[in-house]
Amino acid sequence: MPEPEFREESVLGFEPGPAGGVALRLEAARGSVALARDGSVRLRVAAGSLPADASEALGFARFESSGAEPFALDEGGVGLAFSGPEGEARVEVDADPFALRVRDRAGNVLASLSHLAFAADGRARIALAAPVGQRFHGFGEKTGPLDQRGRVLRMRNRDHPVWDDVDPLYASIPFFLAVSPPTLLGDESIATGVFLDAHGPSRFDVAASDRTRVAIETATGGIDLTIFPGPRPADVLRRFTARVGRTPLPPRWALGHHQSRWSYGSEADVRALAAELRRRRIPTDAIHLDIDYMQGFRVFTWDARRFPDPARLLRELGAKGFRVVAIVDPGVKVDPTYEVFRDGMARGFFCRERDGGLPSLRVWPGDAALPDFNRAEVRAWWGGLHRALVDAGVAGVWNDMNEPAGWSRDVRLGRFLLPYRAQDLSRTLQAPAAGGDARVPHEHVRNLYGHQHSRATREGLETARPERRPFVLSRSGYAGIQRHAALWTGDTWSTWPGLRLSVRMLLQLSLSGVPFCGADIGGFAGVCTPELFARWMQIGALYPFARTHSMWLKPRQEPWRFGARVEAISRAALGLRMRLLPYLYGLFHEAAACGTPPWRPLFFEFPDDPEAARVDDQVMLGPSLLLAPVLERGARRRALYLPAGSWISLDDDARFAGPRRIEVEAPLERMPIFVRGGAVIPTQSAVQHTGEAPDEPLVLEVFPGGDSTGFLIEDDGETTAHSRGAVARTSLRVRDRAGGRLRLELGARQGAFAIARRPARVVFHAAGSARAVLLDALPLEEAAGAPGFQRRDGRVEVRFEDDGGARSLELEPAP
Ligand code: MIG
Repeated sequence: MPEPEFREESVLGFEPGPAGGVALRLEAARGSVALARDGSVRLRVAAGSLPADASEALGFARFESSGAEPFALDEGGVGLAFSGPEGEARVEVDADPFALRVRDRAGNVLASLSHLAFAADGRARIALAAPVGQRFHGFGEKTGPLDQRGRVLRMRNRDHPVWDDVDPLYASIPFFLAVSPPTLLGDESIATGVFLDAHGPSRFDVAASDRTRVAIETATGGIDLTIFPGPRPADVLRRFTARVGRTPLPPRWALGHHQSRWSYGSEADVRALAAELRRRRIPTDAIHLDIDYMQGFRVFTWDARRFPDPARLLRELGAKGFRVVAIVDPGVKVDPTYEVFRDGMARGFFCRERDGGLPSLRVWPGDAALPDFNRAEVRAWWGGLHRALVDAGVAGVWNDMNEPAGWSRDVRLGRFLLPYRAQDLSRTLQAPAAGGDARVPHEHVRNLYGHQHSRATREGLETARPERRPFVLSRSGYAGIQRHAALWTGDTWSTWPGLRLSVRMLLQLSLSGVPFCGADIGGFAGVCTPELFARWMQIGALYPFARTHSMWLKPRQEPWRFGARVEAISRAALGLRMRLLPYLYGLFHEAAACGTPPWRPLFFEFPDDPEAARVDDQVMLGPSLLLAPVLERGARRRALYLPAGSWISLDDDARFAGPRRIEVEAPLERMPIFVRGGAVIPTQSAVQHTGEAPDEPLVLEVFPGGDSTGFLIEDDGETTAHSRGAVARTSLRVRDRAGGRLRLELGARQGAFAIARRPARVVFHAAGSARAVLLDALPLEEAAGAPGFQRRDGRVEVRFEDDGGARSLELEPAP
């Protein structure tokens, strides 16, 4: 039963919608139901009248109605049905009480909505049926288990340190996957996406108070809910990200290791860091400048004493293969002598209180004004301010504090400032709604602030350097943030639970449309121990976004601060990332094209395996690599689950047959990684940064025990020419035939990105006692040169020259 102040709704009348679909006349509300060509179904309801659709102003793709005409159902309901190449669905809407069901072709109910109700204070509610056994994943930046059933989650962007159970956090992505296990709806599991497009606070009671339903509540704006059919998680994400946006291909350097600290606070400090990283051969592509590079925390300035000649510094760093990422917070120092503030005031670009004044907000620079990023002209202005940074050589921008965060009071200790009391901007601050001029309370659009901030940043970088792919990192965000920025999980702790939590949080973000995500390697706050750092670096080096960062006043957190052994472990872990770069880069191409994240929970790849569904401490990096990070202090063995198929241990080629639980050795030097049988992993030799030419640019590692089809995707790594076809695609097929004959087929290279002739090496892992190797059906000689093959440690390595032509390689086992 809804609480007394909520009134449940029923439909008084249906009318055909303006562009297909149905308009709903309810007792105290208006609504619409529409069905898109991809089979997604959108329900909008609001008290009084339906507001204009703000989602395009937010940068989302249009919801393309299929134009399906409503038909009458028994007992006064209406239906919609559509089937096309991109998707299909059937929708049934009951009038009294209101209910809505989405079905697939087989008639399975994918989503069942009911209990639509409004309260006089503007809140709205709706319930989604939660059949027994259904799991709920995603919800953006969330702590807790991978399956959020039984939890109550809030969406309201907030600056709060991260530990188990904290909610909400910096970013709000009101999207989740409802996954029915096999047997619930058929032989196969079915994943369905649910997206609540609510810019203000919302709340999800995930079958906690009532096990039979997910109760969804918004504070303002009614209900705008879209159901995305699957049936696989990847299908859901493809449809969801087609709507809210995908991560454009990042520049390749952004996939390298980033070294950060609050702060590398002077030119000398940064130079010493860069020299040490190279001297110790710790692969790194980027150095981050935290808030102390600025003059008195004024954004878009440099402290003239500590950074006297930024352009020269950045040139020097560039010559060593380092890019620089500079932090830019939204808060602009209130200082009439400061150009950015003066200009923003003159143009009326800052958020205002109801009475017209600036809100009282303290941030690092002292009193600060907040740009009103919901207005396109404010975003354009802000974006334009980045030109100076870009001209100085800054390669990427880091957006922090954009929940937005700040204080009502603070305490200053000399140069240092301690936040004393958080500022709650909810009461009086005003902002325009997305796409409109109507002023609404900040609270109604609060969750968009960081999203719009990063959007402005990206657009500014794009304008300043149209040929370059921007890199933006954001702390806050909303659904679709991935279009504008990578996301990191904010202020984590250097503890073992903090490390464990990072794995689950990044899996949830990955399932929420955010493929380019990471947590601070080593943890942000607290003191990291050598062992924890080693374990953190092993998995962190394979985070989609790999940045080491640490808090002001805590011990420095570069790999060599933890002793020679941990330094060597870090070097090896980051070296592995560099070796895997061709594979990783392909995964980011896939994310850009389809919304499929590089980091996947096991169930993503093995959706019908009930055991895989329970695993939340292992990660699939793409389709082929299973990572089993060591997350326990003192652990030197790792128990893990291998789903069905053949698995080969990456470092010693030991073979296992799944499904099976196993336990393997995990000395401090080793994080267990398994490769799926039949995979081919494109690698290169390790480099110090992604701009360095690898000794061996193309090494294809082939693993027996299955078949696969994939691609090697290459481009210039830096410019936007890839979007105009300057990409090289090589198809890769592995066939493991009866009797152990293993075959790798390289297709002829396609696409307009030219690659010079180059040496190539194919490594057949766990090759046993291969008798002969055929290259393009001709027997190869056992020789060190190219073409030729060699046996080494149970592997067979074939060298040949890659000229872009089709090739086949075949391994013949001994009889
Ligand atoms: O109030 O810029 O999460 O990564 O180092 C703290 C200083 C502000 C919070 C970020 C953290 C960053 C820090 N910032």
